[in-house]
Amino acid sequence: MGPYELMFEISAEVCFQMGGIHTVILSKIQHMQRLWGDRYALIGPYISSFNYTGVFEAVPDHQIPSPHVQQGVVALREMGVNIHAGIWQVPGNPFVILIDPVPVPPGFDSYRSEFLHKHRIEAPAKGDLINLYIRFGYYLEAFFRELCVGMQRDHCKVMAHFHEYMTTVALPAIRQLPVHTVFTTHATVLGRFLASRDRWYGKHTPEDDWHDKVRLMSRYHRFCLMLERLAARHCHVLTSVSAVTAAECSRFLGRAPEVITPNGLNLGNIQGTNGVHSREAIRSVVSKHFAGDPAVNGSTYYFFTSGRYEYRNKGYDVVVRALAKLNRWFRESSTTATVVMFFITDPPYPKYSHWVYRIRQWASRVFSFRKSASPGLFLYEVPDHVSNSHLVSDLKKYKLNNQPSDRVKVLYHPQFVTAQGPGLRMTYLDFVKGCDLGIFPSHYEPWGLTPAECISACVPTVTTSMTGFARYISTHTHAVKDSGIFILDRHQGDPTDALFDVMKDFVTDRKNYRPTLQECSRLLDWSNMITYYDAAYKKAMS
Ligand code: 1S3
Repeated sequence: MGPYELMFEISAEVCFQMGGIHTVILSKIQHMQRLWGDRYALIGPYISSFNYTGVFEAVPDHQIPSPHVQQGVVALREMGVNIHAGIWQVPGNPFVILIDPVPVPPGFDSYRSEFLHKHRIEAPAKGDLINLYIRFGYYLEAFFRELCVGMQRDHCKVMAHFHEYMTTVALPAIRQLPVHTVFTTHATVLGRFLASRDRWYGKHTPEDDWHDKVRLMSRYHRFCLMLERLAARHCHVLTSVSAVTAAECSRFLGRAPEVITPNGLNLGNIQGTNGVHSREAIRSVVSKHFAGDPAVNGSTYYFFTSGRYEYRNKGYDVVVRALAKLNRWFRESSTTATVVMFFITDPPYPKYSHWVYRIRQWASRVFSFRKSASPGLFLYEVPDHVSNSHLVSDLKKYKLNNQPSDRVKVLYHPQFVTAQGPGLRMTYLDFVKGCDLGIFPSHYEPWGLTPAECISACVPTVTTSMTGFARYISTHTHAVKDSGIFILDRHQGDPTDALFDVMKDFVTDRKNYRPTLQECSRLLDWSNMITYYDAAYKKAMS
């Protein structure tokens, strides 16, 4: 790698899960280490309310792997910054720096106003999240400045790879240092916004009049959009996860990505064990919950959907309507099958998102659980914003409320599935392996890790023509037909009936899709996908 001493991957989801980017970063670590060796490190925000025990192990400054990084960390600590250096306790054990963006540094107000003025960005004075992003940028810039003192002296260069706009405030300033920058978008702010308002988004080209639509966005989202455009303009190399977002980048960010970097998975981790134990664990939870209901038995099918709580973008509305049809069909047909459907998604607190909303959500879980209105839908007590969510009201509207006569039962798990619980106490991948079908009829999905994870776990899955993942897999292999990957054509409109047909056929004719899914999954392994990121890094170096 010549004079490149260090590679930093920077994201709000380092050591902390908010969504899919965490999975991307985590699963790619060992492949990054193959490219960069021990010159690879990660940087993210330190979230003081989060319990890092078992996640992050601090190392003393004198054990920091590089003298230049050590200089940066020590200098920031001497400035009074709450900075943590240590090892992320995950496969690969990478070196990590976490910086607390909450304390307000001296001179922050002038940094903030200079940043906004220089880049002609508007921001409301009282935006908690906006100020967190800017403060993180302030500290990150200070860290890179200190780091580069030694790097310049020793004629070394650095690579900084940013994921998403939340951590990119300092990108334009860092680019002025001997640092080469890559910026990856996993979605675009405007794409997400327009898709949530337009049911035909994706069928037609992104709107020509998007400038008008920006006025409808909140001031916070307008700020995010400006930050995203700024990062796209200043980075050496822009990448995006699929052709879907590449088109949005050209349109909304004013720059086409130089490289498309599709997401990979770690097949070794996923295919290492089979699903027998997981299925047994799910069965035990389900039979306890539905105790005495004869419809729920050993041959019950377990279906699930999961992802960020974007009700229409992720297609949860379609899942509910198709399940209601299936429930009616079961009543009229002679089939004896039963389906238990899991919804794994976490509705946000009104007006809060990202870091602040997660902090509040954690606090709410610990301190203020209330009895839910529909206990039959939940494995554990949930806060009010869950029992009052759009999903719960739709389940009630479509009479999916676990009556004894229903042969479609529903369980809503409003939280990531983890071994620590609550609810399903197992890892998410073990949960996936124990299920029969993963259902993701997304309307807006730049990539779509959830169906990819199913395939890698050899679990059949439903996705749509809108997802970057479906487009990738259909163009890179002919093995998709009859493989257990059901791609609904959402370009033709509402896919509720098509999804109902898939579910109905699935429960009437149980097929073994394992061999075909295994074949398709090879394409998704990081050992193949990392080549795209490698190409982006080489481009940034040149
Ligand atoms: C984004 O997360 P999301 O669920 O908000 O990034 C994921 C990882 O690249 C991607 O799979 C997903 O489509 C995007 O939407």
